[in-house]
Order: sequence, then C-alpha cells, then structure tokens
Amino acid sequence: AASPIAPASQQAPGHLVHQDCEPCDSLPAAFARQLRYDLNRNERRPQELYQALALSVKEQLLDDWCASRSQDALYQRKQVAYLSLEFLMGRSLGNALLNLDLTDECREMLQGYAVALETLQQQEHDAGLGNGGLGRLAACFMDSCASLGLAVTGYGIRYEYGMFAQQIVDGYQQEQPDRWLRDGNPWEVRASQHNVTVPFFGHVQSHVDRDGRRHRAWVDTQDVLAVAYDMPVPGYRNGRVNTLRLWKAEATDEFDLAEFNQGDYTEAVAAKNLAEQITMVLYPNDSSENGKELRLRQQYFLSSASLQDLLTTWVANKGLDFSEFAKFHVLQLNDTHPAIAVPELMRLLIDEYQLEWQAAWEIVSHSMAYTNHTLLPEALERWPVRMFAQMLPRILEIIYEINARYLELVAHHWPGDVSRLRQMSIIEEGDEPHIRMAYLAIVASFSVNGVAALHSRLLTTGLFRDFYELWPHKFNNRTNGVTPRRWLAHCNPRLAALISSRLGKDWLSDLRCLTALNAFTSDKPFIAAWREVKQANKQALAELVAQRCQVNFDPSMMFDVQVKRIHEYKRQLLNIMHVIHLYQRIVSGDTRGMQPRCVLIGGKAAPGYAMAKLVIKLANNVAHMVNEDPRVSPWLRFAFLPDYNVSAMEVICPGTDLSEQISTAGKEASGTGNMKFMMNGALTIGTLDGANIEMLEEVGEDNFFLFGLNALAVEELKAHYCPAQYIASSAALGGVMTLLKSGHFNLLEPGIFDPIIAAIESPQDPWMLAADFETYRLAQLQAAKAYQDPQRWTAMSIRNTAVSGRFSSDVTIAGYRDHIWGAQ
Ligand code: 4GP
Repeated sequence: AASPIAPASQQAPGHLVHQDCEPCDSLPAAFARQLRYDLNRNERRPQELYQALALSVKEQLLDDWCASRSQDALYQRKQVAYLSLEFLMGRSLGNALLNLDLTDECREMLQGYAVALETLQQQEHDAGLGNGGLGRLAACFMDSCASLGLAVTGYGIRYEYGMFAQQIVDGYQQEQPDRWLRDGNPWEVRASQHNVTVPFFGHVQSHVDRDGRRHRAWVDTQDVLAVAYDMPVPGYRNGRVNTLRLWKAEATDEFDLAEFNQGDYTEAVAAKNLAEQITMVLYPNDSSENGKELRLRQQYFLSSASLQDLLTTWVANKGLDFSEFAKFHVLQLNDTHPAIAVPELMRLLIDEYQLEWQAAWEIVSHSMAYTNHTLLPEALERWPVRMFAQMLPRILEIIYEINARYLELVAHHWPGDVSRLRQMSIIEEGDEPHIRMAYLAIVASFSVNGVAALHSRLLTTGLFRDFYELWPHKFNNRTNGVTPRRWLAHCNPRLAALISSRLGKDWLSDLRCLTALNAFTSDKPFIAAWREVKQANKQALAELVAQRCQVNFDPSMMFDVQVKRIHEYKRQLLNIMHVIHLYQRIVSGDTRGMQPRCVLIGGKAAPGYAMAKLVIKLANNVAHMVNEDPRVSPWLRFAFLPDYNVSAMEVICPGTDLSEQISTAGKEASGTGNMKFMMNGALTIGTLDGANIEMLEEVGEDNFFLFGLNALAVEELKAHYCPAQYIASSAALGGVMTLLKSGHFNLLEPGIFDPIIAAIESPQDPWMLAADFETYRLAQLQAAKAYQDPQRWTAMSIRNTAVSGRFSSDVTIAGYRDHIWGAQ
C-alpha cells in the first residue's frame, strides 16, 4: 500500500496548487466560455443554459475545493465522515450562488441573455436521494458543517433513480421512476482515482502466514467496483468547500472471468447488471425496513467503500501506523443503515492491515458515533443471520466475536442475569435468528444521540434502557435544526430582505441574531411590510397549487398546511377529519365566526403502505366534494399537492400561515418541517411531540396552538382506550364519523374507506385519533380567531421567526462538534 506521492505532511502547503496559471475566470467569463463552446448552441433551450450556468458556478468553487482538500490531507485536525444512505439535497444552483455571494451578479449577468435566474433554476432536477426527515437532515448538516468550516465529508450512494415521482390518478397515488440524471449532473465530478472494490459472497478460510500467525481469509468473493462521484458543498462565504462523495456500483473488469473463459461472453457481460443493480434505486421507505437483500447490499457497499477510502487516504499520508486514526476521525452513523461499518472497519484493520483484535477495537470504538432517528419498532433494523452467512460470511464471524466479548461484559455487570443477556445480545435468537443493528451500533459507538429532548429521553427510559444503565456516558441529545441559508435566505428572499433591512445580514451565519426582531412586534410599518411579504408568498404558493392541483387558493384566506411523509403516526387523517367537520358546518349553514381557510396536504406514501395510500385517496375524495360545492368555496378549499419534494417546500413554507405538526405524542422523533415553517413566520398547531416541545418553550404558549395528550398520557391511556366514548361525547366527531360511514365521499366506490373507519374506532388504535380530535378542533378555533386579528397574528408570526434561531442546523452542528466530535 505504498503511496506514489510523498505524504502531504511532508509537502509544502499549497504544493498541489499551480501557482503559475491564471486564476479561474469570473462567473460572466466562465459562462460566456461555456456557451461559446457549446456544440449545440444553435438549438439552445433553458436546460442547456442551466447546464452552462451550473458548470460555470462549479468552476467558481474549484480553487477553494482543492485548497480545502489539501488542507485536510495534512491531518492537523479531526475529520468527520457522515455516513448516510440518504442525502436529500434538492437543487444546488440557488444555494451555491447564495453561499458564494454571487446571486446578484448572476441575476444581472443573465439579463444580458434575456433569461431569468428563476427560469434556469427550475431546470434543475431535485437530487432526491432520500425519503424524508433523515435524508434532508443530512443535507442541512452538510451545509452547516461547511459553513462552520469543519472538515466533514458526506458519504452516500449515487442512486440512479432517487425518490419516486408521485402522480395522483383518480385520487390514488401512482409511483413513477425519478430519472434525475437524465440530463446529466453538472455538479458532480467522477473521481475514479478513488475507486475501490467491495467483496460479496464467497467463503472464509483459515491460513497460516510465513511467521506462523493464523489468519482468516475471505476468498472466492464476487467483487463490485465502487466509483466515487464528488459533489461540492460550499460553506457560506468562508472559502470552505467540503465534499459529498456518492458511490456508484459498477462491474469490475474481472467480473465473472470464469464465464468469459467458458466462452459465455454475452452472458458474462449481461451479468454486469447484477453489480450495477446495487446503486440503481433508493428504497422508498421512510421509518421502516423491509429486510430486502438488495438493501443490505447497499448498506455494506456504502460502508465498505467509504471506510476503504478513509483508510487508503490515511495510509497514503500517514503510513501504516493507525494508532492515531481515532484521534483524527469520527464516523457519524446516520441511523443504523450504515451500522455495518462497525464490523467492516474491524475486518479492514485486521484482515487487510494485520492489526490485532484489541488494537482494532480501540480504533473502532473510539471513532464510531450513532444517531437514532425513530422509536417506531418497525424501523429498527434486524437482518436474518442466514442472509449474512451467505452474502457477508466474514462480517458475520466478526459480529459473533464482537457479541461474545461484549456479552462477557454484560455478564460481569449483571451476574447471573440470563434474561438480560438474551435481551441485550446483538443476536436475537429464535427460529430465524436476526442481527439487531441498533445494538451493534450502540456497543461500538462512543456516542449515541437522539434528535430532540423528548426523543432522547424516551431512548434512555425505553428502547435503549438496558444500554443506558450499562453506559450512561454514551447517551446524549442533539436537537435537530435546519439550514437558514436554504430555508430562509434562499427560499424566502422577500422576508430575508425585510429582515436584513432592519438587522443587517449577520443572521445568515448566526441565526440567534433574529431575536432582535422581537423589538418590532408593535412597529406598525414593519408589521405592514411583514404582512405584505406574506401575501406575496401566499400568491406564489397559490400559483403552485393552481398549477399542480387545479384548485384555486385565495391569498386572503388562511393557508393551513401539512406537508411531510404520509404516515399514520403523523396523523394526516386527523387533519382530514377536521376538514370534514368544517365542511359539515358550512353545508349546514353554521359559519358564524368561521375563518375562511385553504387547507393543503402533501406527501408521499411508501409504495407498500396500504393505509397511508388510502389516506391519500381520502384526502383527494374529500377535496373533490369540498371544492365542487359552491356553498363551501367562500369558506373552505382543500387540495392534495402531488409530488411533494424539497423544491416544492421552498415555495410552500414561505406562503404558509398555519403549520400542522399534529403527530401522536411520543412518535415523532423531532420533525424538521416544523422548524422551516417557524423560521418563515408560520404559527404552529401541534402536540407535545418531538422538537415541537422545544419550539413551544422558545415561543411561549401564547404564540403556539397546543392540543392533545402528552407522551405519558398516550402510554397510560393505551390499556383502556375507548374511542366510542370520545365519539359519543363530541357532536363534531360524531358528525364526522357519521358522514364518513354514509359513504358520502365514496359514492361510486362503496366500502373503500372502511379500513380507515375501523382504525379510528378501534380500541387498539395506537394513534389515538378520537382521543385528540376534540382538543384539536378547539385549538383550530383559537387559531381561526387569532387570524381574524391581523395585527395580533402578524406580531405572533414575527415572534415565531424571532425565536427560530435555536433551530438553525448551525447550532445543532456546533453541538455535535463540541460534544461528540471534538472537532475544530
Ligand atoms: C425522521 C424522523 O421521523 C423525524 O422526526 C426526524 O426529524 C428526522 O428523522 C431527522 O432526525 N426519521 C426518518 C427515518 O426519516 O427514516 O427514520
């Protein structure tokens, strides 16, 4: 593994930067050059203009990107590898321009080409390499890490097909493949010098080396090539550019040589597909796992390639002494998806670099850190031992060894407690033994964190209680955040300009500065300007809704929005039930004191999640009845927005008045959409769940519409929950159930909503819709009343934005840096 180049530590700083050539062109010059050498310049469409612009902007990043890399190769400070199966990046152009401070220059330049920046931005396909919260969090973290000047590399998978595109046909969700790379990706750089091979299948043998030492060797493997594609992650005006390295699977040249030699040339070439399948498609499940073999292959592929990359770079720069590896590396595991990195790092250190078990374990257990993102039991990954035995036999051996050594420790701690051993074992026994990936992650990690205060507490008192008793020092909380660059400055330029006109621009890198807005809550001109901005943003949202849903939203009405993955625990159904209730009131002539509102729901359901898909169908059918009735439209409009994604959210959150965060308490780990809405001045109607609790703490009960059972009450009610009682005692809820059962919303499709009705009426309903309906309805009445006093509402809106600084991902990442990573 000798390196052809001198270790970077022995090179003069800047060694790799060519001092003798011209600095790169300015943006206008680079853009002009891109266009000049475009072979198809006579048939230029907005897509080509966008490509040329993106390439020119990327060029502006290259010097800083190279310099950041050279600096990291010196190993003067700790580096973080953020391992994640998902990075939900969305579009890059607007964000890159913002962080480079080139937005105005670019806008001006494009005037000369008679095209608007917005037009070109819309040409960019969303990089939808994630499902929801966990993937989008990774993207916000990347922005904050670079903006804080930290040396952090994101490692992920370059899925050929990202999150599916959602269409609504007759009210039902249909999934369409997302070919986001169709027009190429101008942001990526294929970096084949970093290629590594990842082994699969085969079997393990013992052998004795020349010095008489016994080794285990994983042989006859089928190797897959991992090809690196790098995307730049620019910090906010600080010259730092980090890397998001996405791996693509390709067949190795030696692939199935045997078949070649047997003359089966075409068969062998066709078999390449098997290797390339690994990175073909993102699994579209949010918060749940389905035990698919291909998914495990993706996890191992990502983990192995990324670790090999880190080790090769280390060896090239520092040689074969790994004693300081953990001093300079942290591997942050984004949920258990990459937890297989634990045994893989052991394997690489022991099998490839000949370390002893104990030395290797020291390194692993001092460099791994694990973040948990959900308490839902179906999301806790367990893999059949059988699958490991076949696909990753050497990895299975190592897991057994880790488990044996760790269980010894458990036995010491709780002498004679056999059930404890069974309970805490990484291997779950049974007819079909399974590997518990969360336990593997906890055992190896020096830090285990949840993503909001309540969630972290529930981890230590519930799900991971045994481990907390054993290792209390490992557990900590890091409340999520979102990047204020994308989620305020970029997506809401009108509000950003208004804020900057009073506070200057410091808030972009220190969002806590926004507390100064509290001084303006009774400043009449400021309130008027704030309202004007909101109206303009509502107009833009109304246009999106008109175009995608053919429903007319009136910006003078209250915009009430719930967008997120469709999941029972998130309770889109509760929202729909409230819409049905309003509809009933309106058609019965009871509109006294009612606030006209437009309700928007959007989000994707996992393709195999029947109940979530039925909720989408119900939303669409109810919307149809609401919108077709002329008696209703002055009071209520309702739309389901198809294909909700990152770029849709950039239009949605600035134009929202009321944000729905109504999950059953104890189920939403944190939420991050809630924070985006708050930053953009929406008020929240919500339960005491996830980060809602901390948002409420910041903004106070007077500026938040709180309702529902808390997490403890939900647990206590479980044993004697009786929905019939709630239905009997609330006329509103009773009315909703009667109308649902009458078939009013499915006249031509009898019975289709029976599963929904049964779920609401079931004493086993874990989401407790009936229990929370009445307090939800009352909170909605309060929200409506508050909205009718525009001065008061606007002051509340300003207060929400003012306190949102705590939910900047810069704050979150500073917490990771100081309390987990120990990075500078
Ligand atoms: C999500 C959680 O559901 C959400 O509450 C949290 O804000 C987000 O992670 C980021 O921490 N979980 C997932 C998942 O997306 O796939 O488990």
